[in-house]
Amino acid sequence: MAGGNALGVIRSLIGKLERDKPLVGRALSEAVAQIKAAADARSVELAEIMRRDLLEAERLDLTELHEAPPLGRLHVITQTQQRLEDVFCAMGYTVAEGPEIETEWHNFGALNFPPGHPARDMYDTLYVDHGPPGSTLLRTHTSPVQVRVMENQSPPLYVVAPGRCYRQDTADATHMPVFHQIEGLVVDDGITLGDLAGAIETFTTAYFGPGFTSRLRPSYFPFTEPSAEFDVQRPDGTWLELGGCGVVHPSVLEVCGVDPERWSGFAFGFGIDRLAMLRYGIGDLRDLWTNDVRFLEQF
Ligand code: FA5
Repeated sequence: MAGGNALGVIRSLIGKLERDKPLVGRALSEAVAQIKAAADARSVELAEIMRRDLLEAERLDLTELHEAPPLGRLHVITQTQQRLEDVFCAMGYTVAEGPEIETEWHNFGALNFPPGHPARDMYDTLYVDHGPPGSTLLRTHTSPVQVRVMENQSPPLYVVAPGRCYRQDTADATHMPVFHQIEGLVVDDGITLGDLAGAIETFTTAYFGPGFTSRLRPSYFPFTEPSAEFDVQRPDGTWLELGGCGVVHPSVLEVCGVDPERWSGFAFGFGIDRLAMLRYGIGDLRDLWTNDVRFLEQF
């Protein structure tokens, strides 16, 4: 029986009472008023409980955060590059930069690669559609920064130039079409091959630590004469090829406005990605670029 109906039934029964009709009627009205007041009071209480529960459920207490949120980090190649800059700065070098989109002149011509020279074939060059065909390219090495430094500054020069390089190489465990090199250039009074060997040995011990040593092996680059490859020996006796180097060719000094009768210099260049592989025991260069956080956060 619904509440409204029940009240109606009681009222009609009261109507039929022989006696005490007003008394019973008043008592009923009072009972109804008391029930209604109790229900209203309980409604207010319930609304307050609901509001408290909701506030509790939505509470956001920032002081309860016990663990610091995970922070990002510099990519292992950036860390390696910064560490190399630190080591060379401690050896008295300054850091120079050059553009990644280069002129054919700075990348090849000024570095003693005449047009059609077979040594150009060693670099699978990516040309840019800008200016006359073949005049603009993505630099294949950091050596054009040597040219830009000599064009703009006077000796004595002690500079390193790290940065991105591009070659049409197929990606494999030790090659990427985009990779990083660091170039070194020294031009001063009476610089010889002996100074180059000394600088490479100083760098090897400073970067890799005691127990590591270096060696030069004869090689060929059109912009250095004599030219060499340099290798680093690990404490376990094994050798790793790092890059190329040599005494700056007099005709390179000359086209860059440096008098080869007065000054001489040496230059070197090596792969930062390969160096990071060696230092951190990375087996495949491609892992550096798949951006798998589980791999990258190890460094
Ligand atoms: C050069 O690029 C010369 N400019 C080096 C140089 C500088 C010689 C100054 C003399 C004086 P090379 O082509 O060998 O040389 O490259 C040097 C290093 O760059 C290699 O030993 C390697 O470590 C790195 N390298 C070259 N190609 C790639 C690639 N596709 N992926 C990753 N690293 C590479």
